[in-house]
Amino acid sequence: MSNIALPFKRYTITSALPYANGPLHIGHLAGAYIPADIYVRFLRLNNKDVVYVCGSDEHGAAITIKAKKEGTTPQAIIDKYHAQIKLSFEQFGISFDIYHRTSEKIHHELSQEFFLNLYEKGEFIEQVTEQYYDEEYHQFLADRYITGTCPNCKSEGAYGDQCEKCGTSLNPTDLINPISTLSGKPPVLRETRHWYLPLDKYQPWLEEWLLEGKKEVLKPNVYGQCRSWLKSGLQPRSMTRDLDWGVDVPLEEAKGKKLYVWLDAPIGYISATKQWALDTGNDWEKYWKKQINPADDACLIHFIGKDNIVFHCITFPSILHAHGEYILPENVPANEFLNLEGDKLSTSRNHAVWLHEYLDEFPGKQDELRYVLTSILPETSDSEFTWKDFQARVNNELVAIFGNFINRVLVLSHKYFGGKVMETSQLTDTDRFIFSELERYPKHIAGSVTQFRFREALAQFMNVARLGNKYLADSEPWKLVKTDEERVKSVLNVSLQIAANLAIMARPFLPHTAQRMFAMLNFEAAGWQQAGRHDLLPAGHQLGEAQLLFEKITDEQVDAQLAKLSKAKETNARAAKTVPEAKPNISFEEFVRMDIRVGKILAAEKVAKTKKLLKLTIDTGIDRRTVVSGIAEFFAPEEVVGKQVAILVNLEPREIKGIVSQGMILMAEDKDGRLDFVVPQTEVQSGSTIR
Ligand code: B3M
Ligand code: ZN
Repeated sequence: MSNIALPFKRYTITSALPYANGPLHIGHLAGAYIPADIYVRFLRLNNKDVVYVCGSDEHGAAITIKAKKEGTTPQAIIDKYHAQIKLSFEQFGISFDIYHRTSEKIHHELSQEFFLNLYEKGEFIEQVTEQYYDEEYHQFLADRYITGTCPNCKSEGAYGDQCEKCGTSLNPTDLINPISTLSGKPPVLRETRHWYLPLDKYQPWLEEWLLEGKKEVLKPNVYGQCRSWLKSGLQPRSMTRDLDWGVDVPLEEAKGKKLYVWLDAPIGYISATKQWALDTGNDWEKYWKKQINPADDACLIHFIGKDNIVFHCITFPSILHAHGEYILPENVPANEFLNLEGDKLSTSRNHAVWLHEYLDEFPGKQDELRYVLTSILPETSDSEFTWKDFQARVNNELVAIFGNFINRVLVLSHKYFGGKVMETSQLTDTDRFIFSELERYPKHIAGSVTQFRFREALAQFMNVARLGNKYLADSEPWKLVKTDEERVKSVLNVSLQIAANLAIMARPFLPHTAQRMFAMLNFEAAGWQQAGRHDLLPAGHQLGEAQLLFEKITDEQVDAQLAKLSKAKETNARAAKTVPEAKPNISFEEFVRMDIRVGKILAAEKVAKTKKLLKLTIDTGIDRRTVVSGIAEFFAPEEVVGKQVAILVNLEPREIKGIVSQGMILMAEDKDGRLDFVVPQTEVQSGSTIR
């Protein structure tokens, strides 16, 4: 299948360098990492020469602000989060050739080399200008140190270098009503010298290279952003900062100044490749430098989120172009944003599904998350992750269709034919239709992947699983075997060819599952060129053991995750000294289904090996029952005996730490998280109804 649209000799693939100031969450994965990993795995399966680089972005205000907030040093912050991010990527299975970091010497040196190359060509505009200064903190304010109203879209909360709402790149002096994020006060203006990249001078070239040259290449959401910035006219952008953290500006007269993080960070892709080449004995220049024969130039593709478009389509290409020896990005397939349970993902509000927590709470379920996120990638517009949808897609698609088909084929092959692939005889029209479909799908999936339409590609993959599941169900081999064993041999042979194709085609999307399938089929992991064939498993081939590929996600698992998110909301509300916002409305009918009574605590004891739990014996007026309640941090057992309580008596019993808890004590939780009982003002009979 050599007609797949992969015309370049070599590919250099990058994913945005995550700031080493916090953990990864599902929004990062859906933006810049899962799409790139699918693409890279697909290239490798087609024997392409590809290098996939990434690393931690360890400079910039995001790091120093976090360090100030945590009362520690920027170095401590980057060491902590670089290690955590690197481990999370490895455990999740993002297949970088190197995950580097921009605090490394090799990166500082290359960034300074780039700066001097442009400086010595006279590219920079050197200017003493008035910049905002915080007199309380004795610091110039740039990037995230200053915030205000965006002059472009008028939204609040724009930073000194960019408005995250409309993506526009800014100078601090562009902001309306600027405020220092250090002191919270309006800043003053003070003179300082900086070196500006003349983006206005590069505008004609960018219009030709980008708007003309990439009109049919860039995704509409990316092209549209670039066109609007070029239409409003580019301004010179300062490439140096008055900061004490970052890459030193390599000029005598710039002592104490650092390179702007968005000058050095994209150069991090190149320094990571240099390091990879040193580690592996490769030649990094083949992947980044213009070759003598342009046909040998590598294809450079940047996978990012939409807030990084301006830096990957305007600033970094201008720097590469001004330098002159480097290739330019072929494409920048930026994704939009992923939202979570109806709200924006937010590190600061802890409204996120953190990757390291997911890996901990759902061990061995990397591919379930890959599958669901790939199914909802924000490829052309923002999209939404909900835990209910996660559960539905895993249970109704991965378990019920894909996993069910593979398990049945293997179990029946072992049950009827000792796990051997049998000879086919008298193929039917349906069998031949299946084989023609198998030939068709790899091309379609390849077409979607090479056009960065990964949701569509995965949906087509799942169509092959549906095809197999339906073929097997319609053939009913478990009935047929009583009357026509020969036919069952053919049905299982055809089904096993489908399974072998699914194993190959799963490799870009669900790599852990593909590996397990190759073991179960006892089938050498084959490349994409093998996909589409219907003789992958010859008659007589001995299969491996059948295992379940996926397990259902339970309601308890979903509830636990939703409880975590609402706990974070409550904590935020407390931290902001406000009360959490009201939950969505319920109907009167839903309310009256709850049966809440007055009860009395007859006995109480701590639950062993827990800090928060008391085991209570309650007289509900209806009966005596055990309830486990999370109040041990606020009340000693002897304190609560004899107290009246409000108890929800018709809550489904739940087992908590081995104790069956029959109901829930209603407690008031204030903004500091303190709990207290909700009881009538006077002693009332146990069993009295609360309504
Ligand atoms: N560190 C990530 C962000 O803006 C930023 C990407 C750098 S890619 C060179 O969220
Ligand atoms: Zn804006």
